[in-house]
Amino acid sequence: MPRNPYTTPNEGPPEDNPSSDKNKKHEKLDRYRSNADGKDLRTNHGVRIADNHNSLKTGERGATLMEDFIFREKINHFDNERIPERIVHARGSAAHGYFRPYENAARYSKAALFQDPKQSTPVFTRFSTVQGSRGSNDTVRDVRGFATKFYTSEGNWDLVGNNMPVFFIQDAIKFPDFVHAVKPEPHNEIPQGQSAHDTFWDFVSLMPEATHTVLWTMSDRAFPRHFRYMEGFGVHTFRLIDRLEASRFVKFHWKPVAGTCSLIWDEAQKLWGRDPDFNRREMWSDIENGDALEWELCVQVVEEKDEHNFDFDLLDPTKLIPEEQVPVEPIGRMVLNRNPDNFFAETEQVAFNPGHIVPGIDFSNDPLLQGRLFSYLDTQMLRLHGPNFHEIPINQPVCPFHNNQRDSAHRQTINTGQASYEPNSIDGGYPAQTPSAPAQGGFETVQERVDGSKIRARSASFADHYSQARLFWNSQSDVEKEHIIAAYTFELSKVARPYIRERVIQRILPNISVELAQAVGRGHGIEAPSEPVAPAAELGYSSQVESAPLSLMHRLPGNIRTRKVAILAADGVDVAQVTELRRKLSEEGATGMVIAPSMAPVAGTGGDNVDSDAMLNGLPSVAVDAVIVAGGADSARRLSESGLGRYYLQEAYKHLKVIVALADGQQLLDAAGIPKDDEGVIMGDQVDDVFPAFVKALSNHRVWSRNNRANAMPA
Ligand code: HDD
Repeated sequence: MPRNPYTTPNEGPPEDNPSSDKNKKHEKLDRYRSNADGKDLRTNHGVRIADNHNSLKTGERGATLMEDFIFREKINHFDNERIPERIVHARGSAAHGYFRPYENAARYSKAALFQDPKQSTPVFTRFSTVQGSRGSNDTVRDVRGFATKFYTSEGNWDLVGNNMPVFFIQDAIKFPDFVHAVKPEPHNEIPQGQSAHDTFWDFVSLMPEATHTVLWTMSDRAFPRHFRYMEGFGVHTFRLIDRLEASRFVKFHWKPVAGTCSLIWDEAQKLWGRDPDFNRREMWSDIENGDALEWELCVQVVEEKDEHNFDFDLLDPTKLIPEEQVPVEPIGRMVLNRNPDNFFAETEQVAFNPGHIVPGIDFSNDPLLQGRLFSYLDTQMLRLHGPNFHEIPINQPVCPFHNNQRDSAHRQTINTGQASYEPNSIDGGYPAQTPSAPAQGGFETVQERVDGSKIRARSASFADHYSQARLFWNSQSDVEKEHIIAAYTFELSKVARPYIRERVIQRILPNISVELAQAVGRGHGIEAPSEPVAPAAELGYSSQVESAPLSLMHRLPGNIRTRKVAILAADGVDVAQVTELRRKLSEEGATGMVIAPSMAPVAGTGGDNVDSDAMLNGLPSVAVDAVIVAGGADSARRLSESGLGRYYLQEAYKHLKVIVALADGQQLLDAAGIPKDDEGVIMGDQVDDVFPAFVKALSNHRVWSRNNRANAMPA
């Protein structure tokens, strides 16, 4: 498989260097970036301000004067700072970067961004949660949005996908119903950022087509450990058009170079309070530290003649193409390596639209996609106050663009010339159309023969609602299955109406798995049927019963790069050991942080000190990947006497994290009641004794074999 020759930032092209100005998008953005270093404070109209602390009054204690244009401008601007948040995907964060194709991409699509492995395309990618408002928590159980704007030389291409390959509904006309059901309930605006409530479960239990995607959201994929560990999917079937104008169907995938892994539900919930910005913060600080996020853009390509060779309809967005049936081919790499300068100007004002495509890419007739093609432009009119949002710097293409669209609110472009119509002779006939051509041509829609009656109906080929839910369930590891059972049990426990709980357990879940239905039923005292109950057409048929890539275990990280490791220490710690640990972790690309009872420097045994990076309750175990208790008898005693010290280990144990105890540090294991006969509890006197086992264990992300015992831990 052709791969990009660049492997590390230092070897790479200028785009690998976030401060490089060789990126066309940054060249354009630079014109708008404004730095106030050493500058005067002025009004928006350029007048220097002498006093920014006092409004203009009639005497020192008098009323404020209407005349104070400085005060009025400042307050007036402030009063109007907010714009409507996105109706869905309101909470998000984004980063700049670039995309570079591998050699094989050009054979599928004539799009300029796929032609030259040496040519990179600037990108801006926004990750989001769907349900919560702009200020909601990062680690809620939800689908994550994964939207990328490619600023190609032929215009912007937006790949507006999710971290799950399927969607809840088959037809866009149901989107408002779905969103009304999942959003906080209308009478009291509860709950925030969650699907665990009556209206959601009422809707999805009446809409069997939602079952497959709901099952994904009940899996650990619904709370990724970090955006870098998420897969991304274009969801719909799109088309790629090659230089000979041949069209092929395609599903887009983002495969994370770092692997896939997630949080654990209890950990995710605790993070709501401990660090509501967890995912956002980690992406931000990793990029600041030079740890770029990377994905491979992959495609599953289906020749047109093979469109009907599947057990499902390619146009049905509740279905994925199992990787065993059509290989997932990497065609390029995306690197996110630069944080935005201003959240509002860039992340909030970026406007994605699946309708933004370029020559070489086209739509399919997926009825969900077709509806989206209307919705996104429409929503920007409200959110960004009119049709000129394409002029906002983050939304501008890097190529020039001219047309005869004119005026409306906040128009920036000063169009010269008299003719704002086409054809014209007054302005020489410009701007002129570009005939379509194999490359750099005008956009031409793929010619598809369509012959049918106008009809409001659902195709019979969309009737199967359960076969791929079964495929997903069968493909999960035992631990993942337990987590899914626990998720349904928890979510339904928040549903007040018993008949909705019964409907889920008795009418929906048995069609996925009787084992799942009965296990969730036991948690609710509701008897589940012993066989599927849906009509045969809905139960569907899949020639494939399992697909390994559907499990998160399939692409575990396999290394410890970018992992955050807590080194627990108190006065009396073995400082030399702490230093060695940090060095070795850093060699593996991980970060060791000294976590201590306070922020005061930690006194070492030999009179030397080590700085504390965070306090025990400031960077709790839920915010790190593994815990190492450093040696030193006094340090271990102090930590053992501290409730926070013991809790740190108990919580880490409960969340299946690797725990290392060095020399006297093992006292803390006893004090916290941590079982020592556990493959993820590693003990030794010296760093060298434990390090290889530690790296191996953390490379698997968690100590999966501990799952059952961990439930007994009270933390
Ligand atoms: Fe959507 C935002 C992804 C179906 C209507 N959607 C939005 C975003 C993502 C998705 C990632 C946030 C973009 C950003 O970061 O600004 N949406 C999806 C996926 C879907 C999907 C993967 C199904 C496969 N969406 C969908 C339908 C409709 C919408 C069927 C309407 C008919 N989506 C919207 C929207 C949003 C949006 C209301 C809100 C803010 C925005 O567009 O710009 O128009």
